[in-house]
Amino acid sequence: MPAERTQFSAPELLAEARDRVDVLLAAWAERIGTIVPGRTGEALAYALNTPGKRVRAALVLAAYRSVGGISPAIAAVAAAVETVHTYSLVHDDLPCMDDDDLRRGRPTTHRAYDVPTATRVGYLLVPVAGLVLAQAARDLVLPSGALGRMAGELFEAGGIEGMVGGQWLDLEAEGRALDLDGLMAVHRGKTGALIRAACVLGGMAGEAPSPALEALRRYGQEVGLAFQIADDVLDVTATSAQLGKTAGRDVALAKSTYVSLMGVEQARAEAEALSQRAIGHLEQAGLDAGALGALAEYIVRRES
Ligand code: GRG
Repeated sequence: MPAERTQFSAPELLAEARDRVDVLLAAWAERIGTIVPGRTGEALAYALNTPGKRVRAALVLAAYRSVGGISPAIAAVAAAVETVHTYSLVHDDLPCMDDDDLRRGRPTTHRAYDVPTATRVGYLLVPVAGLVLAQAARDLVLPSGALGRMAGELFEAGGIEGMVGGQWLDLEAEGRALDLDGLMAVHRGKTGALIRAACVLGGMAGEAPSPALEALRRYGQEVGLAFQIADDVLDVTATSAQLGKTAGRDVALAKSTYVSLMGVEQARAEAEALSQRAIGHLEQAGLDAGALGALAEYIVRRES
């Protein structure tokens, strides 16, 4: 029998993450805006301040709490992860990638400004994420070496073995049918790796011992894939107004998705199974699966 879970509300966890992280992102946007001249500085603030669901931020906060972390400075780790995520969205929307006009309910950065400006914004946000993370490590008063390990985790997830590699495979696969293994590699890379890193970083910031970190990594691995499967489903079942981005984009770009491979119902079931497996990893390690459990279920049952 699994242990009883403390009940948490995912919408409340997300609202808390938004409140705590958006204020930090706005402050960084203002600070960087004084250094980066003109339209590029403005566009950088536009991208950072455009409101997202803040799922990755909520995962950082929940993972940190699950290992007993109590410092409010954890919000800056969450802001660093959201900064990497924002850069990836700005570049993902560019004409040379997914070529989209709508993001988070607003015109994409290259539509609101222009392609060269949005390209610069994306590149500028990567070192900003590093600065935000470094500030977080100082404020959390982490032991020497922790910042290096955390930076390694975040930027490995953002690189060729994670987000960049997954996106690369995704772009190469447009118009081509992938099998399930190929699709899983794309999803785990382009979306799952950063989500996994969010969970591990929360644990690292809380100075969790190796077994707890390993459980958070496994949890993050499962919910990271589940998140992208749910995204595949929403692409065909939700409207652009609900999503804040263009619905039906995967079909328009002839992308292989869990829906194209197995249909909506089986894709939903697969995501649900991954979410429950994720919770199981935490329970097996004796971690509090309250907040992370609520987020795992939200990730696969969400409507936007
Ligand atoms: C140079 C090949 C190359 C890649 C650069 C652009 C890029 C790196 C990677 C793209 C990664 C990406 C955008 C994956 C999709 C992840 C995803 C499902 C995003 C939507 O996340 P939500 O729903 O968005 O959490 P909000 O807006 O709520 O934050």
